[in-house]
Amino acid sequence: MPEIVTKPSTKTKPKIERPKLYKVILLNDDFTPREFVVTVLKGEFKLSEDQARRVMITAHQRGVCIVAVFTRDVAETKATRATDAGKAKGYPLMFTTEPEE
Ligand code: TYC
Repeated sequence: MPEIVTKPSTKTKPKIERPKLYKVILLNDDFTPREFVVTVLKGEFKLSEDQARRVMITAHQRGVCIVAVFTRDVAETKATRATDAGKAKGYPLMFTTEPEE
């Protein structure tokens, strides 16, 4: 009877790393009109009217509000585009990014 020799498996399980996520944060200021903030949130972050108003009001009252989380590239691109939309109108509207814990 031939003996069947099985090798111990040396296959390594591929480890799938989750990409780190980054928060986009909206900062309050005293000059940007509320309606403009809502327009930018809807346009750049695809928030609904209701979501955009809540985010704007939270930033207005508390100083900051997390808008959404994305991979690093997407978060930085959106934050830059949204900040530039304010700049183009002469407003100091500001979005920053921060890695999630
Ligand atoms: N504080 C601004 C005002 O009273 C409105 C505003 C809200 C601006 C949120 C920025 O992130 C912001 N006109």
